Amino acid sequence: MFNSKEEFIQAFSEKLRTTIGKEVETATEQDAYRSLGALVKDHINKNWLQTNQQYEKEQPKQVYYFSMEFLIGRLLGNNLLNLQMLSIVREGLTDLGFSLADLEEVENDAGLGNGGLGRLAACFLDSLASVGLPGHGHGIRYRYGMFDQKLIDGYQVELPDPWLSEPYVWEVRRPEDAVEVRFGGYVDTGVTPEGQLTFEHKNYEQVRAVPYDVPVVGYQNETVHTLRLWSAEATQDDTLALAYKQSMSGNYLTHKRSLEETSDFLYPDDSHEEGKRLRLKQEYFLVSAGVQSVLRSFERMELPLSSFPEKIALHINDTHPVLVIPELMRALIDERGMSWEDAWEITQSSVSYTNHTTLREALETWPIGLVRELLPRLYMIIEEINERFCQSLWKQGPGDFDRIAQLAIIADGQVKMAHLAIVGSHSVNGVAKLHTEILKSREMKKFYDVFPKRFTNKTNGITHRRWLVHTNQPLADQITEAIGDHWITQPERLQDLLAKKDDSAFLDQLGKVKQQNKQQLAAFIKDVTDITVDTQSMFDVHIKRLHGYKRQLLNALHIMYLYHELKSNPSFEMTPRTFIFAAKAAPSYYFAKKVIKLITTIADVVNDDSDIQGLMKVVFLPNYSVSMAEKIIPGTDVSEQISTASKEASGTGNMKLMMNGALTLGTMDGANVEIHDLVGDDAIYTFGLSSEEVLHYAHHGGYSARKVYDSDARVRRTVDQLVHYSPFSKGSTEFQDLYDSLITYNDEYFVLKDFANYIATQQRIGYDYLQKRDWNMKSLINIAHSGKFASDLTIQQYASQIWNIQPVNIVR
Ligand code: 26W
Repeated sequence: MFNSKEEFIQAFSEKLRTTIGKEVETATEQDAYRSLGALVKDHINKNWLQTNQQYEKEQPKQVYYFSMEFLIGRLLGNNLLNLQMLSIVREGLTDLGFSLADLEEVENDAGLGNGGLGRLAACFLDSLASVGLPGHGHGIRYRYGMFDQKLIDGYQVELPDPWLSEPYVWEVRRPEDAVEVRFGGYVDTGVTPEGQLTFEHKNYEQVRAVPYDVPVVGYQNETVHTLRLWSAEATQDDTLALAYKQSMSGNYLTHKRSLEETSDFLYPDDSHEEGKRLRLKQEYFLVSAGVQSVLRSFERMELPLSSFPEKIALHINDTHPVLVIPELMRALIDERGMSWEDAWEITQSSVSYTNHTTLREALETWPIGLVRELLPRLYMIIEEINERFCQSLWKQGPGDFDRIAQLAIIADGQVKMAHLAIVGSHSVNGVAKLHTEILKSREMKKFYDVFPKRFTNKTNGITHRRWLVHTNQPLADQITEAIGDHWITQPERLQDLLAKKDDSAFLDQLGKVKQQNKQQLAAFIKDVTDITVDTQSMFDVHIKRLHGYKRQLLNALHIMYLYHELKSNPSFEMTPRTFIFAAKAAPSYYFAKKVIKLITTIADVVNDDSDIQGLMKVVFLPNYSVSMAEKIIPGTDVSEQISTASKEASGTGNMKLMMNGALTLGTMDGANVEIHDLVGDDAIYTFGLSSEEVLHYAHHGGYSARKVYDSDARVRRTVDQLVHYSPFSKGSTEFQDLYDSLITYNDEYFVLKDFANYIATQQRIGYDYLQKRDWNMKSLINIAHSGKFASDLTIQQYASQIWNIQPVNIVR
């Protein structure tokens, strides 16, 4: 489109005139961002059309990735990178008096996800497009994404995230592809003269699902896929009908709102399954709209329905979209007259499922009454699936009532979504080796015994284009200078860096790049919090959702311990440290919010204390997001991955930090285990209970936090500071509940059990940090092995082992 800076400047100026009606001289950053977005979009559209046309013509098998969350973050920078426009645009804008970095900041972060699961979906879309594997996303266009976090007096306060308040430049509304989604009512069962059963859904309420398509741009390969985000709307007719039905009981606007609220907001909780009616409504809204849309594109191919699984794979990201299974059954049986057996065959061979958590409280179950009331026909289908499944279990083991009760999809008045997902799909995968082993040997053992071939592992991955090439250009440049740029399209090639392991000049340069990134991070911290941090100190970073099992409390207690030592023990030596936290707590998660208050309190005390200036700072950065992660990760020295072993399914922040040269301080949990396997004992700092030990305690008891407290003076001194008079408690009961969680309720997450080990490992890492050459070498080893975690590789495994899809080369 433009081959030189001059061409870009001309096109951009023209775009400003035609879209905004301004000249460069008078344009604001907002104007410039919008015009640039529109310009880039023009370019994308050509490839988008081409990709769609080629797929229509060649009819390759395609995957549709269903997810309630897509945490895509900002797109401008990444789209420019993938379109190979970055440098021309950057230079052209500079000539016009704009900075690309500033324009990137104008874009609202699309926070359509909670954390790991949503970000994984976004990385996967990027990789599918970049390796040319035909695949698209289906999600919800929440009017409000993840809440904005403010700190008031050190407490988290949630505000709505109005990310759509400015027009979103990347989306295209496609009303012509809108579909209807039906809720409530009842089912009329009948029989045709030929003796076939019929099911007619009556007296339902309907919502119009309107798709907004966001292009997903592949890396320099002309491929553009679609992230289809559904928005709930009421038509004039629906509104009228409702207003009439509920006869004058309220005004029509209220009815309209109640239909549209379906896609209003993202549930900001990824730890506890909420069981809310509106959440179930959202899940069905996504599923029904998505399945109808997929069936439409399939039917345009004019093939027999039986070939559906040869052309289409439907993937469900955790159980949230599991209603894809009964919904596809409904569409095939009720609307296309297919037999149960044929429909089941098609459904099962098309659907695959990823599990992202073994935490019991996060597993979805819905009360029977709710499902039956909201989705009467789907409930009938789920009952039938359950009935047939239980019968098959009976045949395998007649009389084994216990086993059948434990495996049933419907039991104890609840519909168990994970059971439905396993039974109704052909593939179940965990997200790291350890996680998959735990699924097979414990959480899903009984299912594994029934369907051993169905279970596989697909360790998570991250897109190195966003998380290294784009966000850490100085490091990317250094790598390219050393080993050429093949690693950008073949991330495993990062391993070539190992040849530089003993190259002093290279290691030195690596240290300089890190230092430069730390300076940038320090400036960001200053800007946001007004705290000045020492860039020579070790940057110790803990960024992720706030959860008991992620153990931000362990980190906080350790800081309290260090502070106490620094104040009271003149011979205590410590490498200067800056502790950086960022984390959102679910609004209803009381414990997590207390931990935030504790961290902000510690920060206030420590940062204000002139005695320890130059030794320690504590920073809590409010409103963690994808774009904030992009600023923190390049400047990190130490990556805190300290979950209670067995609880973190995989983690992906661990991979991003490693890729940017941070050393992991972590438990043998999730993908940390695989990082350890790759880099070896010397380039990672592991500590704490193993997952077997934790699971053993969980099942057989035998852990007493009180005993640890009684026997270890450091534990006692530190924990007591929560409730006794201390600089942190100041005599208040503010942290009494945290104390109780540890001592009275026996420390569910083994914080105290791992405390001594954590202190020792922190000490070791502090010492090692001072051995600069060795440290840089370890950093290099981490970067070199991080290519293993590129999502391009992960997605190729999904493609060949689960979806059976092949790459397509888009030619323009
Ligand atoms: C129903 C409420 C709810 C919502 C979301 C429960 C649980 C979730 C997710 C499954 C939580 C999640 O994001 N899990 C994370 O998934 C990442 C990607 O696989 C993993 O890297 C993390 O370890 C896992 O915690």
